[in-house]
Amino acid sequence: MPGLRAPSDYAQEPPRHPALVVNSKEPFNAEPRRSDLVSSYVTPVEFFYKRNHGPIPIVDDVDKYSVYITGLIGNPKQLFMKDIWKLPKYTVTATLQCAGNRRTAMSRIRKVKGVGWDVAAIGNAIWSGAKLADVLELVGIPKCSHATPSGGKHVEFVSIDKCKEENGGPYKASIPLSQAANPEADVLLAYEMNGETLNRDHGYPLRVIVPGVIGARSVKWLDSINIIAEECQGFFMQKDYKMFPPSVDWDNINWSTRRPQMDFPVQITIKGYAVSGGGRGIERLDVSIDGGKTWVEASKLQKPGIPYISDSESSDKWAWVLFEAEADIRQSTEIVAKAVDIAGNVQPENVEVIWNLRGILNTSWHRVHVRIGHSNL
Ligand SMILES: Nc1nc2c(c(=O)[nH]1)N[C@H]1C(S)=C(S)[C@@H](COP(=O)(O)O)O[C@H]1N2
Ligand SMILES: [Mo]
Repeated sequence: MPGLRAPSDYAQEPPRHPALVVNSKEPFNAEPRRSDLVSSYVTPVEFFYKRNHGPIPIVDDVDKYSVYITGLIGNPKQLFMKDIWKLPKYTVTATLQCAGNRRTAMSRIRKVKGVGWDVAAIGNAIWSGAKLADVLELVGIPKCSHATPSGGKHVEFVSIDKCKEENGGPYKASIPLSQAANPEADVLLAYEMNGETLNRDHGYPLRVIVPGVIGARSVKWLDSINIIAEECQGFFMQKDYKMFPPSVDWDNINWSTRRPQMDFPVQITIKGYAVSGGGRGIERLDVSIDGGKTWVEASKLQKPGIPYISDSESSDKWAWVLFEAEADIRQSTEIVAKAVDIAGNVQPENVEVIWNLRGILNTSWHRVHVRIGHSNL
């Protein structure tokens, strides 16, 4: 496509924040430090995890950039940015999470394949753009359609980045048409992130945002949209991630680092995030400071003045909640956090029961070992 091109090497990568923890340099895969992640409800763009499978595409002239919509529809259409900007602009606060988030905890049980993410391959951003349901209407697909007359049931998003896993072909993924054409699913073709033009790392000039769904379906640098009968047959849809050997940084974390003299109980603040997919809100957060024997409810921190009501349209139903609890800790222990969503789903206690060889969807209780050190003096 004119206006958007994919380099075959890494000579023209965008600048990135030096505080990111880099899990893989080429392609660039990085996450923020834990403390940076939970310090704000809306994740700043520079601290938002970056998940790539090839060099970052380049836009030469945004006026020439277009998205081609084709497949099992009556009239294929080429849409330019000016056409997308003309559509009603929607703003959705949504948490994006890589399915491989917390993979390192799984690889401690048994080796898994993939980028060695710690717990921060997740972020919460304010995305703005056109609703996919409105875009599909432009090519004759009515709202809330489940199929097109010629048998289209899935919407495939194709990028232009050169991915090793696709033998140098582009990244692609699909979602069901019933979701794509449903305005309430809030699927966006986004051109802004946190009120600014999308940057190159996050999909400039246009990306898909599928709220409540693993990040892998939110295709960046959108090149074409195909209405197809079966779901996308691309690598990332059918075999998920099978990338670089995991540069597992879990092993580098030195939990035994001694703290300075600690004769007093330490007052610590436990902070974290909780999110559930499919638009289900978080009902409750439980925190334990004795490895899961006893629990206290943590308080939820939202955007100031905005209550969390998961089933109201104007709410942040696609977004995470941040939580905080204070605790007195007198001895070395294990801090555990678990969340309950509005459907009553609870996180599983152990990673063992959900271990899988691709190391994805680690939803187990998050455990942090705290070691209280005493000096020998
Ligand atoms: N074109 C393209 N889109 C992509 C990817 C990619 O490598 N290429 N990675 C996917 C994956 S696995 C995730 S988790 C999200 C990450 O989005 P982010 O880098 O904006 O955080 O983008 C998805 N969209
Ligand atoms: Mo991902």
